[in-house]
Amino acid sequence: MDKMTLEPHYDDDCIFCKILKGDIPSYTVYEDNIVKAFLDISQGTPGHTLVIPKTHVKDIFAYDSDLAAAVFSRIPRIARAVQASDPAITGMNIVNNNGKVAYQSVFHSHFHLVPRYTDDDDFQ
Ligand code: DGP
Repeated sequence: MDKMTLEPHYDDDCIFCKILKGDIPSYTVYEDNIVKAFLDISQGTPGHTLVIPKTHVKDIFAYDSDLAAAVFSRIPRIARAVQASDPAITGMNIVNNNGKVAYQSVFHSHFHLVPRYTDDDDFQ
């Protein structure tokens, strides 16, 4: 696999690239030079956050190991920040869909951080 750049690289037709460029508003939870985390427009539970690489990459199959290390290493810190936002968060699902058949609907790789609350079945 060719080495990927960690520098932001945008796809003009991608909705998450438009969020990265500020063309579409989002509620930012965390941001650095590699990733942006923002609230999912569809809150599975309160605090549902998406973590995306700043460089456009379609899905997990397109990552090289440098991008994977850079993105994955940030997820625990962002998960802790989301958890710290509400003492009622007692767990978290981290979900990554790859491919239409796996329910990926936005083809810019992203990780769902879905906070879980004790007895939160009402949110589902
Ligand atoms: P997936 O189905 O795994 O590809 O999840 C895509 C998620 O992206 C879905 O939960 C809704 C979210 N989403 C789609 N468009 C927007 C948007 O414009 N803004 C935000 N914040 N989230 C979006």
